[in-house]
Amino acid sequence: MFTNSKTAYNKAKKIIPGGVNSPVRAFRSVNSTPVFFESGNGSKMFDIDGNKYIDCVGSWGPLIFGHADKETVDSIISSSKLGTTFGAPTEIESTMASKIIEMVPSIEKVRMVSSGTEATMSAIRLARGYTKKDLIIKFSGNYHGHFDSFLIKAGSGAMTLGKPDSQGVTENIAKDTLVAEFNDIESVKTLFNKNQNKIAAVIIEPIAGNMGLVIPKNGFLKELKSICKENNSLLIFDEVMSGFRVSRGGAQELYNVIPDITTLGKIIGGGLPAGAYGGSTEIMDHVAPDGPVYQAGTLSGNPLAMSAGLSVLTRLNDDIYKKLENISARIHDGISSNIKETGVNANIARVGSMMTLFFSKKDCIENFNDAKNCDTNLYAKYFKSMLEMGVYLPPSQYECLFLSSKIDEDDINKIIDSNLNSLKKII
Ligand code: HOZ
Repeated sequence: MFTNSKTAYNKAKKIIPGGVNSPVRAFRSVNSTPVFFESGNGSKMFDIDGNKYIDCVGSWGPLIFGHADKETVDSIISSSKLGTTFGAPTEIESTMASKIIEMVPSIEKVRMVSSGTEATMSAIRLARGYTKKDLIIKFSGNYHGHFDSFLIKAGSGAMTLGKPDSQGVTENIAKDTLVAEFNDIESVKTLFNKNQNKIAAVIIEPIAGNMGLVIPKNGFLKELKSICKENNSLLIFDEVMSGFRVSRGGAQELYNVIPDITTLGKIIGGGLPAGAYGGSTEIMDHVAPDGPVYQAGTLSGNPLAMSAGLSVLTRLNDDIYKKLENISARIHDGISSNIKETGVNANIARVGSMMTLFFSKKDCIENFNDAKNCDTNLYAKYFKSMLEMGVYLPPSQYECLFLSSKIDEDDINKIIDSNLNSLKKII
């Protein structure tokens, strides 16, 4: 056992790159060093130093019912007793597929994978195979996992690394990714005009969550859909974060825009590694072994992940979304009045239980440029102050809060009070 986070981190740094298994966790963009966790329960997380935090990150989205949720844990235990993996079909994979098809409007057939990155990289391969075109359009500040084609003007950890374009991505791969501006339909039209009949797909986080939370402007997603249709290109919604989070059917249900392919992750595995991509039967029949687009995975559709995911998906009803909305709206309102009271240059963006407090002079963050101009030093101070007060936030300005249904009255009050005290302290 390590005695505290500092010694655990020093040890980890010697044997794991940067001491972490995903860069954002290293706390570098908040000029700090990571906290190491021991356990979680409901809305709380406990570190190895003996501190307790209200968790506002929820493992970046999956934990809609909080930590160590009893039904999820029970489902994992009973499934594991039957064997942990078979590398062969199990019936629970069809139960999961049926559930996803019932919940997500665009999906008639679905393939399970093990992460969101796998889902998005498979989705663009499918789009290219289906349309027989090579180019894809992504949006600056959108992050679709760490596959080469997406690490171009990417959000999340790539945004705070100092070099958004990762080394190791070849020019040949990069040239097949075109970049448009989020919320700017003209930038999309220009790319289509310049590259006629070459664009396989447009991939977008319909609610951008990896440059902080950026809300699509009214009509933006609908126009995107029309442009794709006119040009025989596919529209891919990356709903790894928004799927099952902002409504049962994700952003596509909320904004009533049906993409051709949807990618899913996070909540779908109930906290275990799982992802998925799906669409119409016609498109999905291009995936091997029925079609020529190859994609495979030893642990795809893993029974533990399917059980955990199903234990969550089957409980996502109207009451849960009302509860999440109520919790999130209270926190949103509280923080908004704190911003007014303190006069700090900040604004808060929210869709359901996803939100970001931006330290910016602008009233509203609409795109990558706006996001990049935020005061990340002030965010770092804010983050540290909140952490000291027992509230765990994303360790970067360019991420979202994902609130759980386990956040109670006391938690809400503590989050709002800590926010006020932190804002007063840092300005
Ligand atoms: N923005 C990431 C979630 N989509 C943060 C998690 C990570 O990279 O570890």
